[in-house]
Amino acid sequence: MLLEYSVENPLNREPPVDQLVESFITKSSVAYDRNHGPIPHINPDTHYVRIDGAVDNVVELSIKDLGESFKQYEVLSSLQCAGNRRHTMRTELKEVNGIDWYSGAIMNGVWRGPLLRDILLQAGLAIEGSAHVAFSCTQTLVQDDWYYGGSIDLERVMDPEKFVILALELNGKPLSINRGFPVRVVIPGVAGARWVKWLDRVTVQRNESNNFYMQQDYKILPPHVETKEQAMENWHLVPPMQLMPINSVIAIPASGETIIPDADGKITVAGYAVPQGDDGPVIKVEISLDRGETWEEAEIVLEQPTKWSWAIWKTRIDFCRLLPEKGSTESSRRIWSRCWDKGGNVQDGKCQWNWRGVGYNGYGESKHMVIQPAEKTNELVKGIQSISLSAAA
Ligand SMILES: Nc1nc2c(c(=O)[nH]1)N[C@H]1C(S)=C(S)[C@@H](COP(=O)(O)O)O[C@H]1N2
Ligand SMILES: [Mo]
Repeated sequence: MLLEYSVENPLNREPPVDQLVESFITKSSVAYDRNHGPIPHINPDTHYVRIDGAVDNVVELSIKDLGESFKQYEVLSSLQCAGNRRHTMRTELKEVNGIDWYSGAIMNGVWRGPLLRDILLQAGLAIEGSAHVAFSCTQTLVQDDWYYGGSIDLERVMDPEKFVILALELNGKPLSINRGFPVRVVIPGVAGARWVKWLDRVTVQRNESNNFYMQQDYKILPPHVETKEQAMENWHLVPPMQLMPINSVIAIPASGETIIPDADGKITVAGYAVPQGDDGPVIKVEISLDRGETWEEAEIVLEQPTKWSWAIWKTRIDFCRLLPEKGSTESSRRIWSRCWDKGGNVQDGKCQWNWRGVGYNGYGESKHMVIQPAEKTNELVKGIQSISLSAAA
């Protein structure tokens, strides 16, 4: 089998976030790539997903079986790496360990395939009480284990309203190789780490998956855990990350960007927002220009977000509201964003540091922008700047 990249140098990349928020549905070719090992090129005609563990009948399903023997479902859901926004945690709070993701380790798309529930019902469940469903890709070695795996509660899988599917398609096309062709797990609301790509095994079992990425990574360690040695002693004390937190990000303007206001003196502020876990959709997004003293509502634009999809939001503000505050040493004001979801969760700006830098959801923030007025606004800015300079002096 052809493998692209390697265990030592897997493909990890994210698109610029301003490009991401241009479309409600993310193109597969634009979406971020997160891999812990090489990318396998799988022949769909000879690939099987084995369903085993606590089932009455162990079955091996071909891609054809998955696509033709079960009812197909579609779900609109974002996919997000648990480490999205790690850069902000390490720069705003304290150094962390992991890939330096900005805000682009997220995408939004329509996934299609059979419900895993229907497959397990057909195999026959042979377990009662609390149980887990483990997913594996044993096609290649990965950085810290001999296969990539993770698990979620059986209860989520068996709830038809949660849409846990074995996806064959994304946005009306077969999955691309990078997204997990020919089949990957889709678990709306849950961290990307559990959405196993190039899936070849589903196991119903009493315990969580013991894969490295379930047990010694993708966990929110308590803040007193500050070293690798301490992490090793604490991994088993905290649960694996599952549901993603409520979050919003400012994509435009970017921190440090030189902004040219439009002829009407306004600038665009835009970004994305995601609900917490299953609690979507996002119902409100606000921005603040005074570090949270006051907030004003932004408009949720493009398509109506669903329960698990992101929302793209936008607002227009007068450029002069971004000029430095009187007497401030800052080059310009900061913009913050926060959001609410239907489940009543609010992004409250309080996010604790953790050693791996996962689950960061402090306020969205852009700072240190430079205003470069177009001809028309030039005179106006000069006037305002001289006023604020004399006020500061
Ligand atoms: N087989 C396999 N599945 C995997 C991974 C992996 O390394 N190998 N990475 C996981 C992680 S951590 C994330 S965030 C998502 C990334 O999916 P993407 O590359 O399609 O964006 O896939 C998950 N599934
Ligand atoms: Mo991830």
